[in-house]
Amino acid sequence: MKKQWWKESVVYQIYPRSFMDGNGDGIGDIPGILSKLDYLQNLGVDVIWLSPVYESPNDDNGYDISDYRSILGEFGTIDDWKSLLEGLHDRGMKLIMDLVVNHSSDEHAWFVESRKSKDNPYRDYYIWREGKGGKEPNDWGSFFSGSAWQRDEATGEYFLHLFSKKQPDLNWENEALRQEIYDMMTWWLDLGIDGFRMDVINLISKVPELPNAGNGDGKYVFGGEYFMNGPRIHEYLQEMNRKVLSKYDIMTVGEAIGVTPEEASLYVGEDRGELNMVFHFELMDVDSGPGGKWDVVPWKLSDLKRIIGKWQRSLHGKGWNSLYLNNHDQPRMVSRFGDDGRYRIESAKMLATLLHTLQGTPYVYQGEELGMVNVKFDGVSEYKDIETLNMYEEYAAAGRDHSEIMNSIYVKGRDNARTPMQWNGSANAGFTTGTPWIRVNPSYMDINAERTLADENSVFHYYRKLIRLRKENEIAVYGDYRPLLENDNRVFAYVRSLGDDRLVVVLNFFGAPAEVVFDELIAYGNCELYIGNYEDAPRNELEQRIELRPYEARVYKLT
Ligand code: ISL
Ligand code: CA
Repeated sequence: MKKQWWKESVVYQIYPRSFMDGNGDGIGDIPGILSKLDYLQNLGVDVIWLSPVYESPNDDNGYDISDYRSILGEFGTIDDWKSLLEGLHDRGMKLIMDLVVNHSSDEHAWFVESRKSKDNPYRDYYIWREGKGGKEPNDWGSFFSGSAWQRDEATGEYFLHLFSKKQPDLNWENEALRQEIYDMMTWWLDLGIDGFRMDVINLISKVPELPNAGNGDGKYVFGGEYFMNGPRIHEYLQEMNRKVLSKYDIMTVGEAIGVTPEEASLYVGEDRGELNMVFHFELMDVDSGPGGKWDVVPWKLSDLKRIIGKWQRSLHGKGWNSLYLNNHDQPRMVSRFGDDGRYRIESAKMLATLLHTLQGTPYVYQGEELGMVNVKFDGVSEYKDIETLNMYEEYAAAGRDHSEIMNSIYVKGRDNARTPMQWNGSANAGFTTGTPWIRVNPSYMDINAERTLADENSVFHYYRKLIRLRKENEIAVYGDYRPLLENDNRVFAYVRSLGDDRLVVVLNFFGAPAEVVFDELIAYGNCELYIGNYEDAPRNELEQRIELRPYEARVYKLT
């Protein structure tokens, strides 16, 4: 397998609005990030992925961009941004920027022109259609509730928006539009950035006929089959790679909703000239019922094991996995897959062990290294996320029970991940001296960076150790993956191997003790504990029979 710096890196995602406020207006900003560069360096991460900091009316917190080449005033200036890039580079870290080009803001100059008239030169930069019988051009629903179409007064036609009404989809069929995007990407790369995270990049090619997705009963339905991995997607990405990406030593990761491992290998296959990695959603869907993400069902360890194992094996030797358990769109991993009460620390470390001992590049989301947890605000009015608010309105209008809707929000809402970073136990968790744009999670007295830094057994120090070990042990990066104990419903176990070396990973996923018997363990000359989340785990013996304590994680290195 070809060695690459981005395979050996750990990426840390910053959601700038919620990371650190430098000027007391309650909104995280770039000067705030600058004040935390030593913190990031201390953690040991290699690459920072910065969620959007571009000019935006913030309908979707910056994922609706009105100017791709300027920095939003409330985040700082382009000079602040340049200091950030320099500060990271000086400390040996890299910076990747979020590229949001499936859609722009409706306040982008292109859209302002486009909506003016049918013959405007920018008309074709977006996806316009006539209505059908006084209704939308088709029955597609938006990811953020309601129709994916909005009628525009000026011409009476509708434009497509897979996300909010203020996020019109760009028309990638238009060659001039594609060239504008490539020029913009080149502009950022020439400023010295180290790559891109590409927002919903597998949605940019739509089936041109835009067919109906439902059965004609008037309901809006998910039209994914007509825009996920669409007909020209690989052509576009290969063109982008040829014209832009291939000219730089950078990393790329594409967010890819609904991709299977087979499809993923088309995006990330090393001989394909497209992307380095994709974020798939299979794991994020394990607790969604037939009604979608808000239809919460319990996840099963057997599904986690099956999905992870499938991705590990399918991409092995062909492409590269991205490894994540949460981000700014997902609930906190400890609350979702661990225990955010009694075993918060143990389970945060256990999940971190999984993330850092699989083949692929780990992505850590801000606050994860503190073991931050989900939040429960009393009323819907405390929530800020457009997806959550639109869903609430739609479900409430349909007569659904308030407390049931709130429960879905508590379990799945995106604001779980967007409460301010918890720096210390002072007012507003040390995030701001003003009033934060979204309420701080009340857990901050207990869970905060100052406390976790001072405690050598904390989640933070465990992440440091995992990151360092991964750097010192090629096997953790490049070793191949073989499952163990496949039918065990409580324990996730696997072996990584590289040459004659082995890493044996054993993870108890629940709050009760579990005993495991490794009948196939081979006698090795040397066995040492590579890492574990309980102090007194045996360091030099791998017994055939192991008693795991609640959420215990052990990794043994056999040489
Ligand atoms: O998980 C989701 C499906 O309901 C959504 O939260 C999310 O919109 C989807 O994962 C796509 O995410 C990306 O594009 C969106 C933006 O709101 C997200 O923040 C971004 O990560 C539109 O740009
Ligand atoms: Ca600020």
